[in-house]
Amino acid sequence: MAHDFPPMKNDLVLRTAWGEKVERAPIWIMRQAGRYLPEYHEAKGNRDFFECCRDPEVASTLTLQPIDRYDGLLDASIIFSDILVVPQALGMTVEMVDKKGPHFPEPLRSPEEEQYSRVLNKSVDVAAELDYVYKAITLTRKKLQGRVPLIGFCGAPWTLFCYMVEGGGSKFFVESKKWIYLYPKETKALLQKITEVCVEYLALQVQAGAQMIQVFDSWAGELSPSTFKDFSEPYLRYIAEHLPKRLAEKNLERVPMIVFPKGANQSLDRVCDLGYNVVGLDWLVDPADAVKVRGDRKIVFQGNADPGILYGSKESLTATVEHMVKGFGGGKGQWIANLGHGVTPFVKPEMLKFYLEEVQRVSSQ
Ligand code: 1CP
Repeated sequence: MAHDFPPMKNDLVLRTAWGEKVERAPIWIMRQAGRYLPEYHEAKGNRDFFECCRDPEVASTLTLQPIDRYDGLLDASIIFSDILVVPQALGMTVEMVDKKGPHFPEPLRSPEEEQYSRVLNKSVDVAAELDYVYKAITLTRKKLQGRVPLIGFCGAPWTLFCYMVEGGGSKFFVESKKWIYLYPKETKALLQKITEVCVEYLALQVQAGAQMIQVFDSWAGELSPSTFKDFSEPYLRYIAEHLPKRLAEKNLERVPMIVFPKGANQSLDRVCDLGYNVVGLDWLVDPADAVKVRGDRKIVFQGNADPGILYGSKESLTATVEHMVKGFGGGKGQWIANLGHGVTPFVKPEMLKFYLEEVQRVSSQ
């Protein structure tokens, strides 16, 4: 099922991700669609969050909002969805509670529970369960008219596992830690199950029209270097190895792959060898230090200004951009600009615009 999409007018982010020399740094922003935009609240109305994700028309409208608002300033779009659609496909109930975030009424609390075996042994029809995401991707590709590439994504197995056992966001990760230290074998079996669903899910997103994919390991920083090695890395590596294989089986071309292991800077050297084209960095690592760790490997970095600069002055924002561009070696390749994490609520859309303009200006010099 090959689609006939409009030709690309801007492929800067794809060329950069493949390691080509470019004219300036491409830029996109994690969570560029969402709560800080007044038009998001307007379009969402009082619909439930997951209802928006499941309606391809609404999801594509929300995806396009930042592209329209910042016309010519963003070099990529990211499909409006959430990482928690994968636990839903695995048979778990996930609700989005207004102003609180995700909530699982029945989290996985021990391997003895019936639910554990049910999730582990579920034969997941990834095409059918997440059909609405592929439909949203195909529709968005058409609506984008080739203006910028469309990124597909999933949560990293470790991060999804945390949500599935904690039942939502967490401060101390009590349940996740209980699992890895009390039931390491059962934890790994579940991580492998999640991983296999993620590979198929990403392949189907590419088949539907996603031109690049990102794996969000938002809770990587909760692990020590050695537990990151045991409970996150193998599964991230499995995705990087098996997605291209799965695409080849489907006669689809490879797409660049981004991994964002937030907070795992102590493992950066190893992350550069996981098989991804692009490594996302948070703001706790200095660009020049990351470049040193990378050495002569072909990896492209993505990031990484503190999202908090958007609450500050224009002068401090410009200084941060200048420091970042210099640290990443200028804007002529091996760097995709972003923030070090998603844009936060209450940011003034005008400040984000200034960030995009400054990155474009400074990185083209
Ligand atoms: O209206 C609302 O209040 C919903 C807010 C919202 C939005 C706009 C949530 C709830 N998810 C999203 C969209 C979303 N989530 C996108 C697509 C939009 C875009 O990037 O422009 C993406 C890529 C995500 C991914 C996501 N969801 C991550 C990984 C990225 C990250 O920020 O670390 C995570 C951890 C989630 C879980 C999640 N979903 C929503 C919230 C509030 C959270 C985090 C809750 C927590 O702190 O645990």
